[in-house]
Amino acid sequence: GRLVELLKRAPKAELHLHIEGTLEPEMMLALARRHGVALPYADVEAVRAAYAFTSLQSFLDLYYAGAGVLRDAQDFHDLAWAYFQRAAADGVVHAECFVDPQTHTARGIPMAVLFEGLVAAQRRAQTELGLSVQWILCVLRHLSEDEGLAMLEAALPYREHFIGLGLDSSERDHPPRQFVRVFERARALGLHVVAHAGEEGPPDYIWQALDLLQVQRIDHGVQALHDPALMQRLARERVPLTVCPLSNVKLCVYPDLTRHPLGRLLDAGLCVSVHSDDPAYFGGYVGDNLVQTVAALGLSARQAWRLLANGFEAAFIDEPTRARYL
Ligand code: ES4
Ligand code: ZN
Repeated sequence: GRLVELLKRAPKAELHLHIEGTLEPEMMLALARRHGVALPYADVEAVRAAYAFTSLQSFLDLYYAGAGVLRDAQDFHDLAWAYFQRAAADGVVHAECFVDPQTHTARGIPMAVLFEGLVAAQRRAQTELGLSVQWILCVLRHLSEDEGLAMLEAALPYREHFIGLGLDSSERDHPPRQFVRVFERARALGLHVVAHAGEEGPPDYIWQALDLLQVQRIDHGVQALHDPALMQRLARERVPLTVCPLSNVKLCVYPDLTRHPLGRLLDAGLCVSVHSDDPAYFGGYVGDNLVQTVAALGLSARQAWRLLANGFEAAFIDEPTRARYL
């Protein structure tokens, strides 16, 4: 209906998007062929058939294997540029994108190659699409804090090309408190700081991200619902939660969208917004996430508008720019 058409066209801020998670099966196969990389899939259908996840870890295993086809600066450019074109068509006007440098440097891809490709695509997005893009480097939490610190130091020659530090990968048994020093270093460098917390992990990991890492936003954060004191704090401080409903369903956090707590988080006064996480793997970009979730939960036009406005409230942009969108 009318609301769906409005939502599709509405200007959006994408704040929770892993660039490696925009690798569509077609490009995965094309890059594998280009570089002579062996993949266990014969065709696009076989790749898609493998996307039947049972948990975050079952997804990450495939996701890191898929990223193995990314080899040179052209690949990183092509990946990001394809995403930016999709995003612009989806109404995205501002994107804060995650990249996982350790996934690539561990395979012998130099940091310079990564930035060369990603920054070229970022420049094109601004000039050809009017899309503003900012990069947030994520520390892989299944690796050690020292490895995270080494990643941040190796990225410092490219400091002007990223705005923040994040924390992602396997949440279970990798609590935020293990990464205090790398987040301290990031804050001292003037970087914005965010962390995945409360996706599958307990509310205590959200407390740790806030109190020990001193993050400015929580990625996912849906498990906060099980902790009333935490809900009150998030509401009072308007700590943004970047929520990804299709991701949560694909990774079996909820059985289907009608069971997603987005409406309850919104009703509790939290600054929640809707994003896409790894859209090539989870079956939808930000517009799909919004439209399908609003429909499944029967959210009102006013609530839908709130979700969009919260995205711009949560974005790392200057106040005049924010005022233009709000
Ligand atoms: C991720 Cl869905 C999700 N959770 C944690 N880390 C990630 N990296 C890429 N997608
Ligand atoms: Zn994520």
